[in-house]
Amino acid sequence: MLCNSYLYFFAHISPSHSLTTVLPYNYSPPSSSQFQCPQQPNLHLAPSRINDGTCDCCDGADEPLDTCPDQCTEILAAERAARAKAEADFVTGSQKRSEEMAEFGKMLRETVAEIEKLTKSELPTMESEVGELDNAVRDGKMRYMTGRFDAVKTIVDSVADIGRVATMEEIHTFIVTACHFAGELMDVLGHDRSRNKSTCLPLRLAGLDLGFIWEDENLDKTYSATLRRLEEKSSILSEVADLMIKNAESQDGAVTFGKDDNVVATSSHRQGHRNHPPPDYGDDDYHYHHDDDEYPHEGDEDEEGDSGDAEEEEGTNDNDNTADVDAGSDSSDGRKEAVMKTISLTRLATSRSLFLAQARSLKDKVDAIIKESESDGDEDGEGGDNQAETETDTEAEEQPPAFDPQAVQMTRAALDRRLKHVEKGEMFATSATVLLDALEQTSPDTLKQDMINLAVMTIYHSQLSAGDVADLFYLTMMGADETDPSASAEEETCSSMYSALCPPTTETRSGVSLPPKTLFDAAKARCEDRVSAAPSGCPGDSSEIPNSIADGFSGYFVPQHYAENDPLGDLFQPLSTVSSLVSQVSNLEAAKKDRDSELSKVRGKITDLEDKIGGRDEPKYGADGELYGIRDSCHIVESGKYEYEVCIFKKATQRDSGQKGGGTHLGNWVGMSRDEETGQRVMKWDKGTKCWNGPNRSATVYVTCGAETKLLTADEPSTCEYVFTMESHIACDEAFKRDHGL
Ligand code: MAN
Repeated sequence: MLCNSYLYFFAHISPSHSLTTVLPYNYSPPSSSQFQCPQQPNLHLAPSRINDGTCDCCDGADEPLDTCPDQCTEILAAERAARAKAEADFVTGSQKRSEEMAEFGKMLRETVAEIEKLTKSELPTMESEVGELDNAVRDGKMRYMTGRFDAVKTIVDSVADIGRVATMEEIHTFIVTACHFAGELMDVLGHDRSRNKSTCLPLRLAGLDLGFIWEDENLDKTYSATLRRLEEKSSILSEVADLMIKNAESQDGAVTFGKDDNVVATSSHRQGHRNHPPPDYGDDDYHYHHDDDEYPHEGDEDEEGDSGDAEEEEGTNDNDNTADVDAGSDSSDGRKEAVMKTISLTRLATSRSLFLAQARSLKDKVDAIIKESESDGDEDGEGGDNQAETETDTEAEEQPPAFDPQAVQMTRAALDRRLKHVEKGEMFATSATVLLDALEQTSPDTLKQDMINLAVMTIYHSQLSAGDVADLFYLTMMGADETDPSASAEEETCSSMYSALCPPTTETRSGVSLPPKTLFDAAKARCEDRVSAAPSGCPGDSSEIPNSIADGFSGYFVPQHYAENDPLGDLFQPLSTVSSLVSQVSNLEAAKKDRDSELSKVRGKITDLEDKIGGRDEPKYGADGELYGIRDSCHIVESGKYEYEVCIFKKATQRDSGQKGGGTHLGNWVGMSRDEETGQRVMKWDKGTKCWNGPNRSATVYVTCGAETKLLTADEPSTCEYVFTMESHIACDEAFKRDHGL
């Protein structure tokens, strides 16, 4: 009868509310027909076992009252001990949990506030500052470019009269000759030895000033180039501005422009430069290598490209003068010939050709002497042939050695240097011809004006002294009809070109007097210096070897760099005024760079702070941040022959007991979730080492409340699937308390 009251327990008990023992994680509730012993949550009895005379429940609840003795004390001792532990653990664990969560909460609030401050105020301010600086840099560049274009226009306008009366042919020759001079000067200065061996830099730079970019210049194969014209508003303009500013900023800032363009666009800015002292040309050592200039120097980035090209073109170079290398080379050879012919006919080239012939012949003589003296030395050294010695002695007596061997070597070196200058000049002139052809092929209406502009700006970039520019002017614009260059080439008078140019003449063409006064004065001064300095007679005629090669040897005077107060400075004055813009832009760029780096520091700081709170989107530390306290901690348990280690946010490992480090990878941290049914915390690791004939290893940790965090058990219920139990204070929450009736 009494036992009937217990029948009400049939399946009506809500285990979570009535159980007084700690529920194991594998607790399973009774089915609807089963009877559950009140004090033994996992003991579920079939109806047949009720009132069957056997005491199944420890308190005898399955039998009529007073039928069974209460044996729960003994039977449930372990369970009660577990409960006592659970109670104690909960007190300690929940305290720890609360403290950690409070700490996390504080950290979270502070960090979020910091992030907010950075993202809502500091970051936008900095971003807008960077944006403003960016615009200012862009504006500065555009102002600079516009300023340059205006300055160039002013300069060019100031010589418009000459441009008007000059013929296209004269302007063409003027530019080619200017490049010739410029090439020689660059070689004199010791610049541009390794890069841009042949391109006429001043002309290219003049092109940039005017919005022209030459591409694909190829003097080895095709003797051709193509020209690109820039529109003022195009984005390329800012590229050109960058280039020019970069070059203006750095003394050796040689940079290339465009993929196929082999210009090393330096030396774009002469402004301000005229205030610097010019290189000092000593009489004996004109070969001054000064670094205070804007021309490119040896080395750096272009080298690679150059050598690459050289390799590529090796075959062609070898065959330059002989065989056709490819199908297209017939016309290339034709072009080459035409270009070379144009070059050789310039009056400058004619004048230089005399020097070249004399210098080469003298060099041969010097070489022969050096060889002879070497072989004499050899014979002396051997000392075996008396006859020879006697002969030599006799010779020496008859003709005492007229040559100081050291002086001879120096003479040879000086000749070599000068020959190289002229060769470089010829290369530049060749390049100029090719570049101008490309311009002429575009045949725009403005061709003549373009050529005039280029001529003026090539002078600017060539860095030639007014005296050399005067020579250039006289050689190309004055009295060209009077001299037949081919005739004079054959004359071989060995007199310098100044015998033809001096004294300087003037001429009036359509009301315009030529040359402009500045150049006339420069020419006069030069004539005074040079017409008498030029030696008379051909040095090659004499058997004497000069002890030194003076400037003016065979009529060749080395071109000179402009001097501090160069008379042409006034002409180019407008470009000086835009030079201040360069430093403005540089300062703005530097400020922007600084601000940019500060900005990225702040961005980095924000990322760090977000990491600290466990990421912006996913709550890495769990909803309440309960993993924060045990972040990156590792826990070890031994089971059988293995030791297992699980690391929060990292990986799980299986290794042989006693093994130090290494082991089998059981998986990487996935996360912690709550079991939907039991509410228990479940940590997961997956994608471990593949199991032979099975899945990739994985690990699961079931967490229950404990005073401290530790692994309790390890199991492998299914091959390569590892299951662990863990106690941790992180699970000592209100749900645990409620579920366990604490
Ligand atoms: C190793 C261990 C075991 C696993 C087998 C599967 O011996 O990782 O836990 O069951 O490999 O081959």
